[in-house]
Amino acid sequence: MGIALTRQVSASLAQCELTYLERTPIDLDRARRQHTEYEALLRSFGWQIVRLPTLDDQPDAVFVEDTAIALDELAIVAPMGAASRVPEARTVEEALARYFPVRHLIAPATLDGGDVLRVGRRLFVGLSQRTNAVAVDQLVRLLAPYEYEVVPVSVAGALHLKSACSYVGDNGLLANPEWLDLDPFQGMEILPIESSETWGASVLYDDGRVVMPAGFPRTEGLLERWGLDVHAIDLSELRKAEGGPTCLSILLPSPVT
Ligand code: CIR
Repeated sequence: MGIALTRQVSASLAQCELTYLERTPIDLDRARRQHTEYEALLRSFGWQIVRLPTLDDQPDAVFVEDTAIALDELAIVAPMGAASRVPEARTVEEALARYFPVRHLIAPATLDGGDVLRVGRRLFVGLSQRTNAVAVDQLVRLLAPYEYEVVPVSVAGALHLKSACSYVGDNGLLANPEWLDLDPFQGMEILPIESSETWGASVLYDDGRVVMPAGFPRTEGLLERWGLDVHAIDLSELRKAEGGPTCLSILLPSPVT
């Protein structure tokens, strides 16, 4: 059974970082129910949920994906792109160290895991407000012995690369063409989302299934036609904090040692 790292929604979620959205009231109880439903769905897919320690004074701590990259052979922890979020990484690193050797990117590199999209042995890395070219250079050097190809992608208009696109299996990329440069994805099948459904481009793919935020019927239809078992869940309160389905977990590649 694979392990999914998650973290309880922090009491301070309402003070989260916001880049593109206006601050609107967040119903904390509802956010926690939505998060619990998300975890239950992952459990039903066969993942074992391992919750990291709650960090109530770190507003964005529920978005664990951004703190690290977990690959087959190692995990990588990097300085996060938002200074307020840097303290989140310590407990994630402690957890990852139980399963993997942990390596680090170092300042002036900044990188958020939400900018790293894995497709087989390729890592597409978004150059965004959170992730810089120094991080890409360090990743290239760090991963050279492991035969991963690191491919930079320009992101504009989205917080992270994975806000703008998601891998959906069978060489398919669900994407919002307005938010990223699609040239680096040549050779992949692009499934463009409609401009009325911008927040639908961020979905969590897991072996023929996909978790997506509810409220994007056209994207849901697109993914069903792509042959996926689509699970749309209400993530309204987490979206107010600019979070989506991928950022709520780190799925550890298996088998882990
Ligand atoms: C932030 O701005 O860092 C959080 N409010 C949202 C992070 C969402 N993470 C993600 O999409 N990977």
